[in-house]
Amino acid sequence: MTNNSPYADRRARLAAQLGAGGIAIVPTAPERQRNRDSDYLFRHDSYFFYLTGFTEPNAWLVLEGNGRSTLFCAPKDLEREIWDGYRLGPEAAPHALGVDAAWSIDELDKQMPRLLENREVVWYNFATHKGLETRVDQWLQTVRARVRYGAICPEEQRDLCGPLDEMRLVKDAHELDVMRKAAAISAKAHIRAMKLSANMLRKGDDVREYHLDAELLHEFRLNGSQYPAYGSIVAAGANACVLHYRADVAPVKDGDLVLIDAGCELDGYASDITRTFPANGRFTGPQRALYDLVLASQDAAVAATKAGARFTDPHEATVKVLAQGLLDLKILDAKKLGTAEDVIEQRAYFPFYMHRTGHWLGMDVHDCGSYVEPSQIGETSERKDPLSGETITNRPSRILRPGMVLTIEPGLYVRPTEGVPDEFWNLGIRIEDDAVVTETGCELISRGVPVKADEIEALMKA
Ligand SMILES: [Mn+2]
Repeated sequence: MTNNSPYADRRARLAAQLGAGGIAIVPTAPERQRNRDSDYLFRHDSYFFYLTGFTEPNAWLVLEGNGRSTLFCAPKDLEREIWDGYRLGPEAAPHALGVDAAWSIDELDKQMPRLLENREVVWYNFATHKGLETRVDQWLQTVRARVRYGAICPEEQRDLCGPLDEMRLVKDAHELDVMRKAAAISAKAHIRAMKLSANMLRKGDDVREYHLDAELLHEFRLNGSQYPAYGSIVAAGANACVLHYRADVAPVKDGDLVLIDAGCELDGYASDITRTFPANGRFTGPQRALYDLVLASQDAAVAATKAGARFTDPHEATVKVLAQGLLDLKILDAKKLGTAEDVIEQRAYFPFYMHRTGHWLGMDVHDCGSYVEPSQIGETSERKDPLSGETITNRPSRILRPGMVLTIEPGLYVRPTEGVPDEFWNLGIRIEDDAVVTETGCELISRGVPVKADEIEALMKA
């Protein structure tokens, strides 16, 4: 890897924000025990990976305000490598990763106080790594013990998440490239699961949610994805009304809708797609009516997603369409509630649509980044929530910029409710796509799997 790598570029951009006397400490994730001597599959820390591209456990990055970078990593150990696999090692790390220096992880406690000596500000991620503050304190104590020999101990500790989250919020070209690939793989996996569902039902097989989950995993791995980016939701029938349902053992029945919310992680980047489809390949009338309403609300949200708009604009566009549609379908009673504006004012849609229309997407499926516009953080307003009666302080929502990536995922979830036509009972529908904000609109990178009801029916035909 050369110094022109995206990682070197990010380190340089971060170093410029640390100040001349600043130094940043970034550990990767710890290994975690699952049971007895089995560990959970290791997954690097997103911040650490963002700055190094390095996926081994037991590693730390130290970055100085002048741009100098030091890596601590597991030392070469042929005997351990026979058991646990290849290690890069500190000798090869500078060339491979473009860092200026590298040490064995065994040197961490000895070298870190030397690195921290005579600095003004220590930066590290607050509240992300258990025990990190204590480690930093211990190193600073060592520095403090040397004050009487003329050493200066840093007086200030600052949260590195501040500058790093802002950087991660706007994706660079390398990140967008990987995210497009991840979304394309996930789209293919959704198509595969849809087809299997209809094919198995046509054969009269006993279809279970885990059969569809297996199709997702197969397609992810077949295309080089390391693992799902989050626990896949495969929810048949009424299970779709449970927002955080997982892929379980419930039967997928002829006449059911199936909601799949699943995306692969590829080379450190998440994708996040939801599709809702008829298990047998054909929507019923009420299913189709509700589906088309959610899709229309998504269309409105997509149209509202562009540079210069607020993060909340797609949500507001969604709610407008859903409120009118719920009245039209008589799921909400116009005689009691009035117009769509009244429904929105009273938040009467909330029992059927209780989540936001999107979130940032990146290395983490619910990616980092403030949802408040930093340039307007002091401009607060207050409103009273019509449902809880609580007073809520609003801050101006984030202004979207090109390169930000967010999901657009409206839904409707109709539990059995008196006064609601029972043809809609137990239907749960969500449609979720991944959008890259552009100057004039947004690029939907997850449309390798169709969303239009007719197109879904067409692909599920024998
Ligand atoms: Mn999502």
